[in-house]
Amino acid sequence: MGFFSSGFSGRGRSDNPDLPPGQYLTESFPVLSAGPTPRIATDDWEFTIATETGKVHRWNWAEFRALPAEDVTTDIHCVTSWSKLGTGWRGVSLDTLFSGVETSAEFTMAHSYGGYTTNVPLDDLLGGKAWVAFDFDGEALEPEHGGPARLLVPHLYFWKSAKWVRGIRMMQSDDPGFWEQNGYHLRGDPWLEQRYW
Ligand SMILES: Nc1nc2c(c(=O)[nH]1)N[C@H]1C(S)=C(S)[C@@H](COP(=O)(O)O)O[C@H]1N2
Ligand SMILES: [Mo]
Repeated sequence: MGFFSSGFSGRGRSDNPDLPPGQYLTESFPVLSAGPTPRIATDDWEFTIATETGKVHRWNWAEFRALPAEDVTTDIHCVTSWSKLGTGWRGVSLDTLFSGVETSAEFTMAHSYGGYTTNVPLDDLLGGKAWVAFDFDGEALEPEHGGPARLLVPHLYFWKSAKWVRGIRMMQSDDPGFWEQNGYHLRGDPWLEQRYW
């Protein structure tokens, strides 16, 4: 027992196995927005998936909220080095949203109300890895954090989780979004420290 307790108490935060390299833990929930917070009434909200053929799949708020939703508990990692462990969300899986979508394109651009964009490979959105989230911590997602709904792609740095998301457009090539054009990595895996390029 002495072995385990001394080993445990000797662990610094950087040895936390849930913390990717170069990250520190925070208990707060910082707000990071590149511009003002857009206010979108759910009556005016819609979400679209546009394929490379020009077909557009469309959900209004009622249609979106009628889709099966999941509770998700996950860690989030911002490229500015904060990580928050065990955050609780509710959202619709991208697998659900893409179930009726026919595409042979491998890349996507997420678009937000307010103009933010971020590119995400389709593989990173499918397979139970990404959601359009509308609740945080059991409450409706606050506007500052992306409400009414935001993309949640927690296995990539948090800039990929587009707040106020309004659609996804399929792309044949991996074109950079807003932060990616400004030097952020095209993919952004925190475990590989893909911060900048
Ligand atoms: N639309 C939009 N989405 C965005 C951003 C933004 O500026 N606009 N910032 C990104 C960045 S850099 C981070 S770290 C997270 C921050 O989310 P939070 O403000 O809920 O912590 O949102 C990401 N999604
Ligand atoms: Mo960020």
